[in-house]
Amino acid sequence: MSAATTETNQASVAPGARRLRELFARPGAVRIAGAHNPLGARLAERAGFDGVWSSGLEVSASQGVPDTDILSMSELLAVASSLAGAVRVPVVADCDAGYGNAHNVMNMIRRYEAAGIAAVSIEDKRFPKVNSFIPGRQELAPVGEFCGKIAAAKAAQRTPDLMVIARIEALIAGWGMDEALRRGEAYAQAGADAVLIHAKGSSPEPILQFLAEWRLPTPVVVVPTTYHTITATELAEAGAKLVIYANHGLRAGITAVTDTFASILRDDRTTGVESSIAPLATVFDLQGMAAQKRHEAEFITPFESRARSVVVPGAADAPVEDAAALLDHQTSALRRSGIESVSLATSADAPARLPQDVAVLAEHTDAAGALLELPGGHLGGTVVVSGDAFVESELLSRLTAAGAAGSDIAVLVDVSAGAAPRADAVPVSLNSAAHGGRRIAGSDGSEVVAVGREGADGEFAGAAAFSPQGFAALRAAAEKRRANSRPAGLADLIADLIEAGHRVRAVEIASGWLELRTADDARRATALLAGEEAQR
Ligand code: SPV
Ligand code: MG
Repeated sequence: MSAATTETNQASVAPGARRLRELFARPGAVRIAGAHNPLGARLAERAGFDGVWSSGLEVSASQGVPDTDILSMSELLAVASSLAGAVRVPVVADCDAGYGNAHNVMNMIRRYEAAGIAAVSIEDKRFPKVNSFIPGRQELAPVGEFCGKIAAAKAAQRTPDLMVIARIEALIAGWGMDEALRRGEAYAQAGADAVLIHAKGSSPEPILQFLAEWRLPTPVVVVPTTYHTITATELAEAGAKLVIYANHGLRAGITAVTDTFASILRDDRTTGVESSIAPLATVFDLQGMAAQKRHEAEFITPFESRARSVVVPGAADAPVEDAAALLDHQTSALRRSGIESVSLATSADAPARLPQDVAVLAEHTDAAGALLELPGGHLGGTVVVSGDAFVESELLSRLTAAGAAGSDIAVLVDVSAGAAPRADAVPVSLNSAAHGGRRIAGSDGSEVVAVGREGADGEFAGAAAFSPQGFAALRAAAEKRRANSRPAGLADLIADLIEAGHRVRAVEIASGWLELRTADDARRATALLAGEEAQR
């Protein structure tokens, strides 16, 4: 996945678990690299390694403790599990001496298997073990005891995928080649899926001798840490299957960090190291930021950012002198309220020059027909503005806020005229009550109970917001109108929705919008929106 963007593994716990056996079945060496955290695992995967070695040495070093069974199984498991969750390639876990006796091994196997680990390696040392490269005491467990651990491991595993690697430390402990071969054969017979022959000299000779004398079909794993001149290809030709580069990421990191820190203090600034350290973009990429951005757009982006808007034909055909300028204003008011996508359902008198980035829908003379042009299934909200209403962006923001607060349908209602709406207004009745010139709603907020009825509480201000569910209901109402060949403006459709039993939230306002019915209205609308422009 060299150039690919980092993804988290959502599809299964660890897709790599099955792949290790497939890799073993192919010709040539399987090469894996050590890591102690998911970042290191991803670097190994990106570099092209076939898998990741959850290294006991690396994990211990990263915690600042010796590699002598100081960390508990749970601590090492937590790291191995995090590696498996971060990459698609298989993770082979270094499980030291199995953290105790065969009982501990059985528990360990179930836990590592559940974490999606492809293989575990246990070594034939006495618990607690000492890292193989530490001079001095290296105590081997009796062969029979260790065979019991291997058999226990195989008995405990629940899937056929998990591989158990038996690690032979006879050469490390100085017990010689015959003992190494004798142990390896015993472990293979006890059920090991592979044996790991470890050595600490600078020459690959002992390993090549072991491979030459190994007679069983059980694959052999090698760790060319000290005998590094031999290539993986040469090791594979000699009979090795899995080659582990156990700690090179850790060691490279120590050198790079040491040099970088020294350089910064020496130069008193970071300029000298900038070209040799990873840019932040690489860090973000390795963290999986690209995937998170995609998820954000899909799952987190608030109603207003995902909302779209549509300007639909109004109830009255307005004699607009500078329709294009007004549409420009209206479009930018929608954008200022946080709505990026604006569609315009053109009517016959739509201006020839349209604002940029406005999607033009087919020509319709009523809102119902125009709304049916908008695709259903949109994930965010839809703000619908009547073509003969000019609304300030602040009011549109209040509408989208009502959508974000969970209202499926919300409309702007001007209550400033009280119980005496203008004669040509669309009257709206609310469930809120007027008290001394103010309106008080119940705990559920103000709701529209009727549109177009006598004895109203306010005027419909020409804009409404719909959740995806609310918009589906709006489309259904528009469909019904079309089926009955009854043209409908936005207010008519809202009346239909209320009649059909939908709850319609009223966003009560007292100013900030204009109806555009005469040339004079159009001039006032231009002034109003120009004023809004000037205020910004
Ligand atoms: C590890 O990486 O922890 C190993 C390999 O066990 S080695 O350190 O080479 O023993
Ligand atoms: Mg180890």
